[in-house]
Amino acid sequence: MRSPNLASQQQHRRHAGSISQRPDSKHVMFPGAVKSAFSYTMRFEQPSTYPALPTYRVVDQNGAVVDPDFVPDLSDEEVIKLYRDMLTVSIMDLIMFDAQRQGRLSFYMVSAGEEAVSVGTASALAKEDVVFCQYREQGVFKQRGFTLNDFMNQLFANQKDPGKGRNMPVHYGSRELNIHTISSPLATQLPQASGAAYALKIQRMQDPSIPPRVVAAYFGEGAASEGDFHAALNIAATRSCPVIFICRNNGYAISTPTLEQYRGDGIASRGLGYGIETIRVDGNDFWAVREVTKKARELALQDGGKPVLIEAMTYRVSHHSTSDDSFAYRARVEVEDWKRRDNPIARLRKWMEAKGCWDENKEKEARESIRRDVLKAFSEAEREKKPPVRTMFEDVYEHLTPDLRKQMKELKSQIERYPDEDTMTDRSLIIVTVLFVLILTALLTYCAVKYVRGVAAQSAEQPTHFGFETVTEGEKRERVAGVFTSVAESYDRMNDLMSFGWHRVWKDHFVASLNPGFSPLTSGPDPRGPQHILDIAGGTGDIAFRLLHTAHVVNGNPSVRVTISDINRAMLTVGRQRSASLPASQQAALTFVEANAEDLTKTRPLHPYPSASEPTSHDAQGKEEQAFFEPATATSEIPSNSVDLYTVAFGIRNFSNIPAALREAHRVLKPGGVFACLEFSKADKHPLFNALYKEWSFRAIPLIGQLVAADRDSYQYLVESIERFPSQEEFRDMIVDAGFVVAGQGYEDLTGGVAAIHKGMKPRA
Ligand SMILES: Cc1ncc(C[n+]2csc(CCOP(=O)(O)OP(=O)(O)O)c2C)c(N)n1
Ligand SMILES: [Mg+2]
Repeated sequence: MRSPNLASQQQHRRHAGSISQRPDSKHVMFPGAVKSAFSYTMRFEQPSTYPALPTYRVVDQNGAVVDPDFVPDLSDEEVIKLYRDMLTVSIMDLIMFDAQRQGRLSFYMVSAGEEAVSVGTASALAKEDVVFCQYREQGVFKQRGFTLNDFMNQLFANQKDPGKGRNMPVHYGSRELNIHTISSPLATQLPQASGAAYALKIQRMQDPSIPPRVVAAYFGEGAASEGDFHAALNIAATRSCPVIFICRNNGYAISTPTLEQYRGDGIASRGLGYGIETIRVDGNDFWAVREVTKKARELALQDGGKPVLIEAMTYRVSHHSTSDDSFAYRARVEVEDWKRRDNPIARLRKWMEAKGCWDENKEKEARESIRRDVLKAFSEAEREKKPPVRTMFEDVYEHLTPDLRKQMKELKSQIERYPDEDTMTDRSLIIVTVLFVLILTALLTYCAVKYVRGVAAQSAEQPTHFGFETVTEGEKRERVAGVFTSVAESYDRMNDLMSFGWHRVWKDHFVASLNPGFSPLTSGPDPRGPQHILDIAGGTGDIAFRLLHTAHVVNGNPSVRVTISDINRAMLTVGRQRSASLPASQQAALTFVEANAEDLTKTRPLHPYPSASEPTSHDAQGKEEQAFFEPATATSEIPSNSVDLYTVAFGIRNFSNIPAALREAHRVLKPGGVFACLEFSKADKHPLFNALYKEWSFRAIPLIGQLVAADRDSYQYLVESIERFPSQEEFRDMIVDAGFVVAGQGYEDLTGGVAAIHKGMKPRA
């Protein structure tokens, strides 16, 4: 039934709309424009002649208050709670981004740089208000009470996820917290928000005892290009709906910068076009976004309800998502500049420190406890069971449709064949493994048959390549560098070919056996002291990233740093590029140096990113990028007795003078420090396996190198260098000769000796 209140309002509007053009009027009285004066000069309005709408600020980049009327309305405890919300989101983001890279969840989206927009605005809303998000507003969820377990259960799609695992990660929702579930198609939430606000308004008209509520609708500036945005604003304006539209203008819509997204004055100017009260605010200023949202809520509830638009200016520091590499379309320096100069978390922290309610110790403590909490929720959610398979058919329709019924029947018959849902995956795994082994056997048999048919007869006269050539040390160094430049880009592919994919397992085992970040031999009670690891010939970062992850994440020891050294600059550049996908804390713990492992007194650093204290102008941007790719001229030394752990994986066989490199390793290691080497070795303990393995290496790999990388020679060299590398026992003796002590036989064979791990310790004085 229509309420009398609503009916009289609608009637009033109809009368107000009946206007007519009066004779001699100075103003337009056409029904479509009632406040316009007649003009007698023809002039098109030019947007460029209008000044850009201002951006409201309360606190500047140094944390100093710049709005003289600002009076903080929160107690110290309340501000600290909100600051911790921002920190929590940023720490969770780093961990989850990293976890996606390890394949532990399928997808993630980071909100780095935008924490103030989400937490600040949410803090000014009421619990009863209704919220629609886009996808980068984890701060809104956190502020309203979404727990770390809630986040993790959704991300891991486990049985505790209220969506029962049917949504992509980051598509959170919470009925209890009045937050509608996020949906992927951009801007669909906006007309829904206007509709919901209209419903709230009508609800209150019908029952004024209901407390006033608003709707908050979040979206990106890219989403504002969708038709839905315009429909939503117009309907909200004409129906006077109490909705606050909150635009996060972060400069990008995936790879599309705002310059290509619109030509007008941002998103704010559009609000005015729709007759909506609008403000533009510094989105990296927590206090400013909170203040404007407080006021916007007040306005939205005035005069029976009306929409308000907030455009929060910020910067997307992160890649768009885990599926994006933003350095393909924007300069690293641009990102580094924003990170360092205008970080919303650092800005609020400076304000809190100036007020005296925060300090370095509290910061450290907060970060550590949040990290622990995130990891705890992470591992609980990861271990949790998945929802029952049948739930995938439920909840969409009240009664199953014939199609769904058919699909369910098919699935049921599968489950009957594999009664236990869990073993079904196990069985699939077994089938895949068996197939893999069969293919492998067929391939090896083919090689063996060719071998028997006489290919072997020719092998004595086979021309040797420089892997077997006798060349000078200098020549070898140059040629090796050439080989690796050729394979730098296809490095993983090359390793996969050489080892049948096993190199990944070996590397994981190698790093696990070293357990970086945890040293029971430290003098203090905590075995997680600082460690300096030197990863030699580690240009692509393969080992270093694993070492850092184990140290920082698994062992919770952030004071471990890794220097990656390589003779080949191209390799280092590949590694440096790859490291961009690591969490910022891990990137900060990495140093890249160009060096010859036989003489670590002269290393040339790959130009580091500018440090936080080093101001950089945009003019300097080009120079910095250039410096990054060009060799630094200054050299520095890795001092004696300075390294805790020296690693070299699949590199030592290429050294021109292995004994000299071992002596150099001994020099740089601290007494008690460990030398650890992973290298292809001799699989000669099982003759048949050895024959097949050699056939594979010498015949198949160079051929595949030719096909995959159009470079037979480089791959030929790689297999020959393996062949020339000393046996496990000989290499162990070389390690001992360099001054190390070894335990037991001094090495561990992997996969029948195809590879081996050698370790030695520099004796304590
Ligand atoms: C209707 C629609 N078109 C395209 C996409 C693909 N898409 C996902 S996110 C995105 C960029 C959105 O940018 P913006 O709204 O500025 O938000 P931001 O990612 O910057 O936070 C695009 C184009 C989509 N999800 N839905
Ligand atoms: Mg955007």
